[in-house]
Order: sequence, then structure tokens, then C-alpha cells
Amino acid sequence: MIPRACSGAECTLARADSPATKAHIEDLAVFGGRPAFPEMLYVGRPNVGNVERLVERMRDLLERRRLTNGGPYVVEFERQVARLADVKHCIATCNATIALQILIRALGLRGEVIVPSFTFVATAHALEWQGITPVFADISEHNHNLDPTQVEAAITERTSGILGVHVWSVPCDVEALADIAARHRLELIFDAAHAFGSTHRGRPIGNFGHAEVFSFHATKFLNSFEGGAIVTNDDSLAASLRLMHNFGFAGYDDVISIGINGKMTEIAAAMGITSMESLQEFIAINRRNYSLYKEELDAIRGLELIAYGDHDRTNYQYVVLTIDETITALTRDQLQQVLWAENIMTRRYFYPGCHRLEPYRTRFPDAGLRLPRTERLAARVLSLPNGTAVGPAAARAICRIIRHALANGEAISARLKRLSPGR
Ligand code: T4K
Repeated sequence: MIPRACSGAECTLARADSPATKAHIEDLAVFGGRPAFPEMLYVGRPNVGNVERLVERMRDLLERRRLTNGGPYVVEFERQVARLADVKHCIATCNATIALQILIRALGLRGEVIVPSFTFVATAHALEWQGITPVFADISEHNHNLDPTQVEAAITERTSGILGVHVWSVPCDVEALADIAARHRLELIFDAAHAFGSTHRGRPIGNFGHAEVFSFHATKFLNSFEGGAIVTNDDSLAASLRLMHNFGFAGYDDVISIGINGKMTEIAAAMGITSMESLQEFIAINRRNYSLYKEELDAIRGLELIAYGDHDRTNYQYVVLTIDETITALTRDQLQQVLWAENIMTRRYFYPGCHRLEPYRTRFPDAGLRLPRTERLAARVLSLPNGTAVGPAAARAICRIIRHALANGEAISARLKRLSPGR
């Protein structure tokens, strides 16, 4: 059920006397007009569930004086995540980056692991941090995920695994990747940071590969302030992961293997549980906004909105546009400049691709040659605000500004170039 309460930007817009109407290019804030939104509208604005319930839980855990180390809220959160993902085991962690590192280490990955470059840098860093070389494979422009053919072509005698990412919660081609992994005797794991609550052909994400990792960072549609989880159906892997995320402690005074501190705190789990109570509502709002963006922007030549497959359930968090500037006259970066001036803080996820960030760009200066689709996509993507802070009026207003900007692409582009000739 979508709450009726006017939320964040929606209220702001209503108060602001239809400011989003931009009849002429002079009305655009980038040229001195009044910004459409008096307050910033962000991609990644956290969804917050029932504040009273959260405060109750916080008071309870403070009164119990149980703040971390596997307290009752973490145990309950793990149970809920495992149930929703329909997996045997869930190990909650302090974030997804540490979760990936623990998983990589527990599986004994070494040498090279194949990953997309079109992902958040944490995916590559988790490998590099463990002394493993991330080998970037190109993606499919259709679903923004690893292209299995490119993965197979990147396998060498040093390859020990494949780390797929379900970017935007769109499932990877898990069947083809599983087939490649089996034929080459490689480990297959997934960075499912975006994909909590999503399914692939009716099976919840969490069930693919040897294990998958979720993120519950503040910017994810379901958050625990900071947090992550590793989920798996492998009993013995789960036991190693559980040990590893708590220094290797098997009991009081008994450390039986190397470990790290990757534990989730009780307060994070309390937030996670509170968020879980609103999960359906968050997805409904995301979906409503996504449909609205699609309806308003779909027909525009040169723009494409990420498609979510009909047979899969998804959380609809990411509203990702690709802008083909050979058609639109306005570049992606110029469109972002226009929108930022209106206080619409779009993001260029995932620009410029991990291979163009350090330490990878120094180590693999020619990687881009093997990643033409990643390069093309990274230059075109723009994420639009979604979530509970975006009401339908705000989403429509954003679309009107985008349409207005693109309809006047040539004039706006020329004027922006005159304003800042270097850009
Ligand atoms: N794998 C993938 C595929 C990922 O996308 C991520 C994380 C990971 C792994 C690692 O997961 P964690 O270890 O974080 O659990 C943000 C997030 O920090 C990051 O978690 C996320 N992906 C990534 C896509 O986005 P930044 O550097 O872009 O964050 P930042 O600080 O610019 O925030 C983004 C926007 O969100 C801001 O414009 C404002 C808004 N925001 C943010 C926070 C934290 C708020 O309004 N309130 C807030 O509290 O990385």
C-alpha cells in the first residue's frame, strides 16, 4: 500500500507554485531561472520505515545493553533475510564490501577473478583487497550485466572464479554463467548488492551461484543504515563465514581460524527489521515512480529507460536512463548540469567504470580496448531519483524538465558551451 502522507519533495513541489513549468530555456535554473525544487532531490535518499517502531527497538536494545556480537535483533534480521531470499543461511555483516571480502576468502579464491567493470568500485576493490586480480569482462548493453561470451573469453589458467553483479537488480544470465563455471571448474558468486527482494524466473536472488551478497547501505531501497549479508545454501560454507566474520571465534577463548570483524550491530539490525516491515510499500512506491518515468520518457528518441523483465520480480529502485547524444543533441553531462541546477541530483552510476579508477587504470591502462560496451554505456547512463522521497508530482516534474531540455537540445547545448567553453 502506498502511504497517502505527502513525502519530501512532493510537498516541496506543491508549495512551490508549479515551478517546474519551464516555457523557455531562460526559465531553466542553469541560465538563471528559479530552481524547480527549493530543496535537493537525491538519488539514494534513504527510505525510512516506521520511526516510532525503530525508536522503540532502539530503546529496547539500549535497555538490554546488548549492542552487538550476535544479539537478538541480528538473529531476527538474519532469519527474515533468509526467509525472504528462501535460502538456508544468512550471515549479516557490517556492509556488503566486507561481506564480499569474507566470502572471497572463505572460498579460497586466488589468482584472477572475472568481474564486470560496470559496477560500483567495491566489487573490484573486494578482490584487490584480498590480493586477487580483478579481470574485467565486457557487458551486454541490453541488460547492463556480464556478457557470458566475454566471460568465457577472459578465462586463463590463473582464473579461480566469476563474480557476477546483478546491476540495478536485473539478474545476470545466471544459467550461462553457471554453465561456464561448471565447465571450467570455477567458483561462481554474485554481488547482489542491488537485488534484495528480486527474483529470477520465480527463484529469489540469493539462490544463485555458491553464495550471494546483499547490501543494506543507507542508499539501498531497504537499509539498515550500513549493512550487508551473505546468503548461501551450503552448510559448511555458512559455518566458515560465520566464524570468519567474528574473528574465528568458535566459543569463549577459542579461535579456530583466521577471522575479521564483519559483524552487524544491533542498532543496524533494528533498522533492518523496521525497514523490512515496509518492504512491500517501498517496492510499490519505487514501481509507481518507475512506471511513471517510463510513461513520460519512453517515447523520446535517444532516451532509453532500463527494462525490468516481466517474468522477474524486482525492487524497482534504480531508474536508469541511457542518453544517446548522437540523437539528443544534448550530452548526458549537459543534461545532468541542467538537472542539478534545478536541484535534481542525478548520478552517473557507474561512470567511468572500475577500469578507469585507481588502482586499475594504472595497472591495466589498455583495459578499455576490451570493454567497448562498458565504455559506451558508462558515458551514457544517468540515474534518476526514486524512493519514498519522490512523489508522483515530483517525478512528473522531473520528466517535464527532461523533455523540455531535450526538445531544446541544440540551443541549450550551444549556450552551455558559451558559458563554460572548457566543458
Ligand atoms: N556492490 C555494488 C554493486 C554496490 O552498488 C555497492 C554499493 C557495493 C557493492 C558495496 O555495498 P556497501 O559496502 O556500501 O554495503 C553509494 C553507496 O555508498 C554505496 O553503498 C552504493 N553501492 C553506491 C551505488 O552508492 P556513493 O559514493 O555514490 O555515495 P554518496 O555518499 O554519494 O551517496 C549517494 C547519494 O545518496 C547522495 O547524493 C545523497 C544520498 N544520501 C546518501 C546517504 C549515505 C542521502 O540522502 N542520505 C544518506 O544517508 O556510494
